Amino acid sequence: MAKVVLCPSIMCADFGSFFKEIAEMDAAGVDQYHMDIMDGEFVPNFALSWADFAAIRKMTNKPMDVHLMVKDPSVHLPYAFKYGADIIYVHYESGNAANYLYEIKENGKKAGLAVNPNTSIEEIQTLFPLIDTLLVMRVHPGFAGQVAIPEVEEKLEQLVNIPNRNFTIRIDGCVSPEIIAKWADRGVEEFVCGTASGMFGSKRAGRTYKEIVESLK
Ligand code: S6P
Ligand code: MG
Repeated sequence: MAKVVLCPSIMCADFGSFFKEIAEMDAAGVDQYHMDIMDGEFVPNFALSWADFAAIRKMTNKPMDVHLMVKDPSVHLPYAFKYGADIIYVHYESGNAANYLYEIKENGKKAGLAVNPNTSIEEIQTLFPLIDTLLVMRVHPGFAGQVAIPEVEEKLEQLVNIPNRNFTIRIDGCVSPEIIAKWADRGVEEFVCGTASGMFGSKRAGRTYKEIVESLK
């Protein structure tokens, strides 16, 4: 299998033991941490807070992304810059994505665009020259443990076939070991690992993070 970037979704980790969780995942060889920030409006849920982000930033030297599922990214971007996010994803569906992508780049961070399952490539393609990375949602954003929306496979197929693509593709939502194997071989570079991957939740089945990382790579 091609080399993969594994990004554990920290909203699925044990909130009572972040220090232990991060230390074990760091040692197990995960690549980057995926930090979901929600506002209860863009999606009907809340996940990590900026206080969580700031605390975890001090526990690891690995890159951390921020996935902003918020109505108004302008409220949150200053926190992402202040607390040391390496990669910042704004949703196309929040509006004004081009302005936010420029602002992210101006602040020296990697600019990411996140896209909902029902949003087409035609709608977002003019933004491709502005991005370093595209976060393709396989589920409607807001919750872990959902079932994937089958139509997203077609979108991924189109994306991996873009000639001379100048951004990486990261998949988020119901990313199972089979999905990692399938899309890594077709050119997807990065994978958000939640419950479907077995990194967290019942599919983990008592394995250590080291065992899980070894099985997914
Ligand atoms: C959900 C969020 C995701 C989830 C992840 C959970 O809106 O953006 O990052 O945390 O998808 O993974 P799974 O395998 O439980 O769907
Ligand atoms: Mg996410």
